[in-house]
Amino acid sequence: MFTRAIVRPPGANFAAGITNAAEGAPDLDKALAQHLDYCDALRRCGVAVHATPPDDRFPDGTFVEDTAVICGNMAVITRPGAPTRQAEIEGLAPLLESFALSVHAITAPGTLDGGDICQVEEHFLIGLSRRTNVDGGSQLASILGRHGYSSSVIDIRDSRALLHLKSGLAYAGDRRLVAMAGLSLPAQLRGYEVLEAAPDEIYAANCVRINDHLLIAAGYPRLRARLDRLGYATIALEMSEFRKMDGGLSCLSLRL
Ligand code: CIR
Repeated sequence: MFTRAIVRPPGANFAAGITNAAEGAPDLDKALAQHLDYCDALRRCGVAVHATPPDDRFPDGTFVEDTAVICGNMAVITRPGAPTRQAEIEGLAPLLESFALSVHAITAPGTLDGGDICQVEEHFLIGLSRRTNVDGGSQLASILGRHGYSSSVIDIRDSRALLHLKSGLAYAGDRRLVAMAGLSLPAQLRGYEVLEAAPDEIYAANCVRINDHLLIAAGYPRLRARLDRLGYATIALEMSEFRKMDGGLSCLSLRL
């Protein structure tokens, strides 16, 4: 069960963040409204929302998921792969410690973005990407290993479609993954059902299971209908302004 979520609303210079989306500039008012809806949905899932204030130094700071990997009572503060994002971790250690988490950190030359890390029960998938390098991935694997979790690596460095591993993959719970077609999953996940998102619905593969609900981006009706039919209590959220900045649903929160 998750009981809390950490979020950070988009700041005034949100549009100055990194993006390859070519979908136009985001509208800050709309982004703020979508973020408020996202926080409401988190509360509906039963979690208390802790909002940290935006910081103008970090236009991508709203994508908090990239700054930590949290699991049980342990947190690993990342070293984000984009140089402009590396200082976003400032102030995170005392915050996570205030939630009684034991805090570890990825150190140079390792880089790692939380968006590349997908927890599937006791096993972690670690995406090697343009943001997460081999050193960062092995540091995380060894921290996780010391805490009794196994892990395997998925190399998406050649993928043009994916910024992060979770841009095209999620664990929906109930031994079921949602994934873009063609993503090769490790042998450890044999026996798990994989729901493939159609090429025009890959964005919605980045859904988030929180307690009894599944958050999914609005506007992807086929994937949502399939999940509904399987019995998931889906909540669809408009994500248009975050999508323009290459951000998905999962990256807007850290769940603990
Ligand atoms: C970036 O390029 O870092 C941000 N504009 C988007 C980060 C999205 N994070 C995520 O999917 N985990």
